[in-house]
Amino acid sequence: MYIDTIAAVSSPPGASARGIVRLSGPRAIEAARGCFCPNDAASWDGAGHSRLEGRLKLGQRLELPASAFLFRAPRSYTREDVLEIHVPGSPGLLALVMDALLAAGARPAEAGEFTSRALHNGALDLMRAEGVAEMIHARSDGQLRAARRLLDGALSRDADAARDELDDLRALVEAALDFADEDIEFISRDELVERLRRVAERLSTAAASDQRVERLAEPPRIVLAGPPNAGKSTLMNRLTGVDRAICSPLAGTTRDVLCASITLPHGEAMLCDTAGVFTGGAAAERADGRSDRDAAVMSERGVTQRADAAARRAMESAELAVWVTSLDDPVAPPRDRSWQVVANKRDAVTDDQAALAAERLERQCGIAPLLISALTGAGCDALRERMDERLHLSTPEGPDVVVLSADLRHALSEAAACIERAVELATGHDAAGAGAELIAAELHGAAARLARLTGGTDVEELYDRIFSRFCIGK
Ligand SMILES: Nc1nc2c(ncn2[C@@H]2O[C@H](COP(=O)(O)OP(=O)(O)OP(=O)(O)O)[C@@H](O)[C@H]2O)c(=O)[nH]1
Ligand SMILES: [Mg+2]
Repeated sequence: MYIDTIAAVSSPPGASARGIVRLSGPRAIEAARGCFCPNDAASWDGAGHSRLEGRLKLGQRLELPASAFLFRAPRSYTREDVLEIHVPGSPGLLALVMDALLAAGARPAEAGEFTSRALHNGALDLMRAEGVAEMIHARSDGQLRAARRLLDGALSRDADAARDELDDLRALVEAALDFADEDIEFISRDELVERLRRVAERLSTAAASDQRVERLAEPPRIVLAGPPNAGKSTLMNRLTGVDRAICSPLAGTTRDVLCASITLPHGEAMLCDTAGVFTGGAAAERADGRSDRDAAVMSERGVTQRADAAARRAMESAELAVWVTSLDDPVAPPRDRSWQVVANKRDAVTDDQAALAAERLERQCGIAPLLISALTGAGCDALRERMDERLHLSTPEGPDVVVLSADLRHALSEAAACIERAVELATGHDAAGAGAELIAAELHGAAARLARLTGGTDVEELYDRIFSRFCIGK
């Protein structure tokens, strides 16, 4: 149990309808009493969970209605007395509440300290704590669901079950060692190998399902590429909702790769606008058409080449490549990768022209282009949905998918390696024969690694690494 009381703003940064200041520790109530007066003074004495209505008094002049939620130890997130004060979410007001609580004896919480207390006080195991960290960082529905499952302890249960089985098997192997002179078979070699294989399988399924969401740890990248003047930058501005990319009727306006995050129906993605020089278009011609003796031309060509190289690099690392071309001058994408083809400037052409150009593009690249107008926004919602779909943002759907951090994944793969060695040893020997001690040692090693996942011994260092990824107030 901790002797100090911690406090932090636990609602997201910035202004919002509701702000929450959270306190945990033996003096949580005492600290809150300095600024929060419940309408009924006796409500401080309630056991379990209670909601307190009252007034917040900050200094001489500021007084406003507020509510507080009291979670009495041990029935709280941290198993300590926890108090949440809910006020309108103004950053200035929240800062004043924090000042009052610190003056009354609380100290500012560090990142992840509430969860760290929950863990140390036995309310959570390490995997569930990890789930809280992942939830804070989750950027898509799929990630959020996976983090929730981690929080619910899906993998904790698997790891616990595997550890139990390993402990049982070790006991049997050790018993065989202890009674090596007697003619008793505690476990046959075949059974040992069979049961170990089942444990290994279970762990590798857990690790493999994790890989499906690993790529989502960073928001996926979408790159906009296409001939100059097709309207890539205009589309970038349309999809991000901010006029940040310069657009102009001059071909070759964009030089740098410009990236910004966008919100798709099921999550976030990074959208990148690139220079339109991919097909050796007008910008390159403009530079090439002039005399090499001109230093300005040399540097223009150098810039064009670098813009082209940067665009290609962006395309290579992108999860989704969108080919933007204009319906009034349609150009098919190169065949080196798969593209989402978008035919822009729908507003600038007649229905017949649009149909003709779309047909031609479909013939050239095998799939129908999506017709849009970056200028008016027509078709842009459909494009957002298509991007979301092609990035599989709404998956993973499976019930057994979890997100693991590198630390936990490492512990899991070490455990799997120990089991594999044990299987190898057991395949070559009788359980009680030579090598049994080595098998027992490997089983012990595997169980110890799994214990790191569910919070056994020797986890302090792991804790520190995990909690450094939290934010204050969680
Ligand atoms: N009518 C019409 N004009 C558009 C549309 N989208 C872009 N434009 C115009 O097309 C011209 C080029 O647009 P940009 O967005 O700069 O094109 P870009 O593909 O980024 O061009 P580069 O950066 O040079 O490769 C600008 O004059 C835009 O206003 C559209 O949907 N309809
Ligand atoms: Mg541009």
